[in-house]
Amino acid sequence: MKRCIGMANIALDTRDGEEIPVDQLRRFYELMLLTRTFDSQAVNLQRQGRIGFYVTCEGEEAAEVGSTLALRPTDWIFPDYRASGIMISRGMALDELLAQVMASSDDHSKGRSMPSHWGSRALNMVPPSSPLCTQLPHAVGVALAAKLRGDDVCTMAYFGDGGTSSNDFHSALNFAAVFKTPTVFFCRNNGYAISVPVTQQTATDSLAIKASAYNIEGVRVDGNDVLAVYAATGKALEKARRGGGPTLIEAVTYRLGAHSTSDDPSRYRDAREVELMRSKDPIKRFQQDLRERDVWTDEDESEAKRTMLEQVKAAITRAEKIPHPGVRSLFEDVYSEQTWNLRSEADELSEETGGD
Ligand SMILES: Cc1ncc(C[n+]2csc(CCOP(=O)(O)OP(=O)(O)O)c2C)c(N)n1
Ligand SMILES: [Mg+2]
Repeated sequence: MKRCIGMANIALDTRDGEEIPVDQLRRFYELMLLTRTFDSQAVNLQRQGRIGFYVTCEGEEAAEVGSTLALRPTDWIFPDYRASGIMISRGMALDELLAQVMASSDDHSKGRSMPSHWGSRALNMVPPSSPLCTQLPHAVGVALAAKLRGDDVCTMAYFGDGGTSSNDFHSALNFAAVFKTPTVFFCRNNGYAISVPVTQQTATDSLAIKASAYNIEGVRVDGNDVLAVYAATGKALEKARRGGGPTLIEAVTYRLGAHSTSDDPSRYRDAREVELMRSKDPIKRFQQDLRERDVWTDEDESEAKRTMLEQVKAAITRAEKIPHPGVRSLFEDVYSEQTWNLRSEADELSEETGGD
């Protein structure tokens, strides 16, 4: 099936006629719903002053869940900061997500990263830096290393429409194309880079078309259709595994929420536009799809919403009991053996703050 949406009448890759088992269909939906539940609770925490900052992926759940589920556990993910759907689909526990945004001592990076910059060594996910698209050359480098070692590993880098204007986007695509690395560049075109609409970001009709400058395949997919995203990402990964090199995927979606909890989109975006896009909400749309296939009912919906909210709230209660790392941890993990001056600074700080 071909559909047209977005900036221009460009055909979209949609469903492939691939048969997906009912359990898997429900899993897609439940992960999208859990992501939405977690995101809304995290925004509440920020509004109540219980965390400092948060980035939701509201409206982009289909793009994140569909693409992540197409990966194998042995592949590597290089996410950006709008990534709760990626983390949850990959199997990161809610407690881990919360430890990161609360900067608690359970956080993998001991509270040193900006909130919403998740990663996990156990799940092959490298935490991002805030400068846009710096993770793309890393994804290409890891893919090249895997190729040279003969490992059956693909890498997937996530970024937004605004990121396609960065130097690193172009360097990474060029390098990946020249060395034919097994990399999928997954761009969520959510319409905005903070306040800049995509029509002012680029003079091209699509973002996928930028792939042609590097002689790689560019695919535009309906990013609000979880099954279409799953199929398009699966195809790109299969090609990469066969030695066919990288693909740029542009998932056309919409950022329903604010850029981050520090942003007020009513300053630059018409509420009517958001209302219109809410009618294309990927969760509502997939729910309708599942109901038509007779694999989701009203009872399923209310039960799932109730248990997910309970699950998230219980994780928040646990997470808020975990202390922050002690101040001495500021001086750890730079040198294998602490230098004399760092030791003395750590002692001085401990004295001033009354110890850890
Ligand atoms: C190199 C660089 N330039 C500017 C910024 C400031 N900045 C942070 S997020 C953002 C917008 C990114 O938009 P997009 O790539 O579309 O991703 P989205 O937030 O929509 O998911 C900008 C410009 C930055 N972090 N890094
Ligand atoms: Mg964007």
